[in-house]
Order: sequence, then C-alpha cells, then structure tokens
Amino acid sequence: MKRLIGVFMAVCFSIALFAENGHNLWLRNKSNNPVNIVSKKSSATLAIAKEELQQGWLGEANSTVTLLVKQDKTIKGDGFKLTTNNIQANTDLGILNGVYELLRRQQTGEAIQDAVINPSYELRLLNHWDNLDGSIERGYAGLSIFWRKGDDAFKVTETDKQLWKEYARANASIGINGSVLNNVNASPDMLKKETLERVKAIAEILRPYGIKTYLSIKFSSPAMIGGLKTSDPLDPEVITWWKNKVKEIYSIIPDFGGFLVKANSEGQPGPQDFGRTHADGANMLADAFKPFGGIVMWRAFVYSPSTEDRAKQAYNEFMPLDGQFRDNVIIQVKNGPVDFQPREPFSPLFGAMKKTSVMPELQITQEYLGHSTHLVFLSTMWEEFLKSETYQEGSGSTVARCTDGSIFPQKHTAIAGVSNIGLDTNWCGHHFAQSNWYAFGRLAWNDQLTSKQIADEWIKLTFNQTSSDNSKQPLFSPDWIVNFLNPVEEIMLESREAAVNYMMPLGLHHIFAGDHHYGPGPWYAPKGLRSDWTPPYYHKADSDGLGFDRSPTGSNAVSQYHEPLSSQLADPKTCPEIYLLWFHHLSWDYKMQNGKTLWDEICYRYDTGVQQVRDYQKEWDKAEPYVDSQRFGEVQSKLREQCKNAQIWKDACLLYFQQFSKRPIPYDIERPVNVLDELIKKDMKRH
Ligand code: GCW
Repeated sequence: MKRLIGVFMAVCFSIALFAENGHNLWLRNKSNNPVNIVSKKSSATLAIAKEELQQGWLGEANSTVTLLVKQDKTIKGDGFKLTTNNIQANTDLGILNGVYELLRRQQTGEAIQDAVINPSYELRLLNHWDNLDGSIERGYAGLSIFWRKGDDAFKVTETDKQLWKEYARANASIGINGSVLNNVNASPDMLKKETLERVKAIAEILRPYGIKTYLSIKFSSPAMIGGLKTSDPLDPEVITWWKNKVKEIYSIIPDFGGFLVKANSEGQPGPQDFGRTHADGANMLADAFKPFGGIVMWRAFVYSPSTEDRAKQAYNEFMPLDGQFRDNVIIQVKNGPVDFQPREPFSPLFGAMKKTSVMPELQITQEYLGHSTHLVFLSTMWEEFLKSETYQEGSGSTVARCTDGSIFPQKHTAIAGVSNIGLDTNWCGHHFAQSNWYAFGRLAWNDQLTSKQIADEWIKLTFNQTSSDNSKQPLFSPDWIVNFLNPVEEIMLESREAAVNYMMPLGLHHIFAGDHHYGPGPWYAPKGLRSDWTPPYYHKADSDGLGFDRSPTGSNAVSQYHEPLSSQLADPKTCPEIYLLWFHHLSWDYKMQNGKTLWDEICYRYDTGVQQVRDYQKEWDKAEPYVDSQRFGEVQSKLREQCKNAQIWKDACLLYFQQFSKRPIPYDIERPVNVLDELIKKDMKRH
C-alpha cells in the first residue's frame, strides 16, 4: 500500500512538473481552503477581492477575514492597513491591493505584520508601444493584445475580453493602476470614434481591477483628422478642437486617465513646429483635461542632430521651462540621458526640475538588452537608478525620493514602464521576462524594495510546486531552496551586470547594430545617416583611446549634475568605473583601479560576461528536476542562444576596438571564435 501511495504521489508530482506554458504568470496558486469573508460594502472591485481570497486562501482554514472601507488619515491613495486577517482601506481598490498583498505573503511565506502599506507613486503605469495594426514597436512577444488589423479589428470578442481580464488581474496583483494603450509614435486615428469605442470596451474590463486607461496622441491630430488648417496650440480653433475631443472621450470613458505625448522628438510633430514651447503644448492639453481631473504626461525624450552632445539636450530644453507647466502636467523622463541603454547614469533632470511633476520612464521591453532572447532581470538596473544620489537637496536626494513626493511637493507622482507584453502564450516571450513586468509593478508600488526581495518573491510564486491537495501553505523544502531558489536568484541578480559585461562595459553605450538594437555594431555608420544614430558617435574609438569626453574638456555634460557629483564625475580618478567611458575619453593604457590597463580591462570584462552566461547554462541544467519540462526546455534553449550571442558581442567588440588599440587580447582569456569581417558583412541582422 505504502508503495502504491508512493507511486501515486510520484505520478502526481511528475504531472505537476510536466508542462506549464507560463500563461498563469506569478498567479498559479489555487486553493480549496475555506475562508469566511466579512464585508459590508459591495462593488465590482470588492467582488474580485473576495473571489481572490476564496480561490487563493492559504491561511488557517475557516478563518474570518474582514474587508473594511473606512477613511483613515494614515492610509494614502489606494494603500491599505493590513493585520493578520483584516484589511482596511480608503477605497475599494485599496482593499483589492491589500488582498493581493496578503495572498502573496501567504504564498511566499513572508510574515504578515500589522502595517499601513502605502504606494510610493500615485500613478503606476504601463506604456504600451502598440500600434493600431497590431504590431508593437520594440515588442518581442508577438502582436498586440489590444489592437489588430483585418475585418474584425474593432470587434470585441469573448477571447479579447478574457485576455484583457487576465491582463488586468496580473497588473492589479502587483499594484499597476494605469495603462497607456498605444504607441507614443501615435496614429491620429487613435482619436476616431471607432477606436474610442474599443478603448471603452477595454476600460470596462480594466476598471474593476482599478486600472485606468490612457492614450498616446499625435500632436497634429487637429489638422490630420479634425479638418483644421493648423495644430498650433495657441490657435483658438485648435484649443476648442482638443476641448471637444477630451469632452467626447469622457462621455465614452468616464474615468479616462489622460494623454501621453511624444512631441518634437524623432520626427513627431509638436508645438515647436509652430514656434511654441513644450509648455505651450502641454498646458493647452492640460486645460482641456482640467474639468475632468485628467492628466497630460509630456515626454522629455527630445534630441536633434545638432553638434550638441545628445546626452545634454533634454536638460537644455526642459530646464528653462521648470515652473511653467500646469499642475496636471507630468514630465516623463527616461531613466538615462540617452536611451534605455544597458547602463546609463541617471538623467540630470531628476531632482533638477523642482517646480514640476517629473516621472521616471523605464523600459521593461528589452530593446537594448537582448530582446526576449536574453535572460536579464532588470530590477537591479532600476534599483540602481532609483537609489542614485542626485544631491539636489543635500545627500539622501535619491532619484526615488526626488520623484515620489518625499522631497518636492509634486501635485502628482508617477512612474511608467514600457511594456513587454504581447500575444505570446507566456505574455513576454521569455519566461524570465515576466519577472521584469513583475519587478516594475513591485518597485512602482514600493521604490525602496530590493531586487533580492523581488526576485525571491517572483521565483517562489512562479516556480514553486504547490502541494497536490492545493490546500496547504506551500512548503519550500531545504532542497528546493538550496538547489533551485538560491542559484536561480543568483542568476537573476547578476544577469544585468553580465549583459553589461558582454555588451557595453565601463560606460560604453549605444554600440548596437543597425536599428534593431539587438547585436553589436560598433562599426555601423552608413553614409548619410545622422551621426547620433551611429555607434562611432558614442564610443569615439581612435588610436589614442576610447570613450565620450563629457568632462569640462569635452561636452561638459557633467555640469548638468549637482555638486559634489558633478566634480566627482568630471575626474576619471573619482568617476565610478561603471560610468568611466560614458564621461571620459581615455588612453588604451589608462591605469584602472585594479592596476590593469583600460584595454586589458575591457577584454576581461567582455570575457567575464561570456563566462557568466555559460555558467547560467550549467546552473539552469542543474535545475531541471525542479521545473516543469516545458518551461525548463524553453529557458534552456533561450540560454543557448544568449551564449552564442554573448560570444558574438565579445568577439565583435574586441576585434573591432583592437584595430585602434593595436594591443593583444590578454593571453589568459579565451580567443575570439568569430571573424570580424564576417560579422560586419552579416551586420548582425536579427533574423
Ligand atoms: O529608443 C527609441 C526607440 C524608438 C522609440 C523611442 C521613444 C517609440 O528606438 O523605437 O519610439 O525611443 O522612446 O520614443
């Protein structure tokens, strides 16, 4: 009998390990454990909160949980007060957030202490770069979940609704409370009636989960679809057109969030086309939103092919406008001054714009970090960014504190992440890319969280095999912790540094091939292309050395940072080595802190990056007994591809830079296995 039970359990266990396609994300838990819920109020949101408790309760069986919507001054926004079996909040959404927190703690085994838990940012948004035809700019996980082309483009099907519901639930479970549904390179058709009707259908599904909808707009819409002669933001007809358009939107979607605008950037139209400023454009739209409580997120991602260092341009353009924006305008600034590179210093606009609401924009989709092929956990990058010291109001003025309302009394606080979600079964293309969606939500909720805690939670939720009767607290066996959780967590926590090593160590940046931004192309400079779209503009390799001189002898971008940071960055001896070649052009023989020459150090870094990914392969193979076969195999094959690619990065960059350094690759590291001319000929086409 005992043997039979053993066999039965082994079968159950192997079935559990057999196949998971990743569609359930970090929400795999189902429990039959009974729980009593007391809640005086009812609403669609509270109904979801109850259902979640009923389906996922892992506390003591038959416990009573009280959900109480009651004002409490210590609770902010959609935060909540949590005690073992009670959740109190000012809003229904606060209750739902509390339920997800409680269930997560039960599932990960984290203690449930009495606490008021408030979000760091008021608005925690995903930005989808989805186009109306269903394609996604910089999307690597299939087509859009919102838009498609074809005869049924605007038909709302049951399948659509189911997927949007799953999407809303996943977001709500990590505290995301808004979605911009379309690309910042926006089509004017976004504002047409039939499109707005589809937005309405999406909003209806997202609403009970507390997620507001927002749209990106094209600034020239009044002329393009409104029949006006101009889109000048100071023209009375244009002002009226936008007012009416916003009114129309609210008549269709009463809780609409607002607009996201990319203007006078990379060829998009904007107020400057009419001799007006960003403030003129943003304020005109903000005024249209005022009666409805909506907001305008205006992007500061601007640069032109001028002789001025690209890294300085956003600051130059926006700083003079500080204090001129309406209080329902938020300036959306990418984390770094150039463009979502594997490593950048923070944008100097953070903390410097003191009279304006400023929100960070992070990129969850891995445009510059190996698309959905490379395993790169981005949380460490965002943590580094949020914890960066700006010194704008003395020490402790981190980017997080400068943007979350701790230092400046911003009317609105917000943070956005460019989504990595598509129609792929596992949503993100790579199982581990789900962790970046998860990490964004968690950091937006609590900007002080560590990546270690986030990775720990995510692995437990995503990979733990729950017990077969699904009713007990999952047990994290010592074996599982030692042989799965710990090594996988280590991989995740190191993975971004590994990518920096094999792609762009020591502050190198933007040395990608062509415009797909996947493989290396330090040589890429087709005749006639704007120089700021070519890698040599950024690496500046020559026979003397390597790197972009942004010190006072060069572009002096360091002057945009507050002292003492500015002086620290200006001197190569005090500039953190991770940013060395971002701020300095140094000779190949420059002595690093460890005594090596710059050239040798670069070689070792590239080689280390390759070795790191090779190690991930070994570690992942060892994890096989702990993962279902489908996800195991899919990650294994992605890691193989990542290794091949890391090797190409190393070979391409070292062989290319060696033409200038004219020094040998240190003899104790692996030799290149690719030929530079062939790599250049292929030009690293993605497919
Ligand atoms: O990094 C660049 C991307 C563009 C993107 C742009 C932006 C949406 O290559 O694809 O356009 O940034 O952020 O506006």
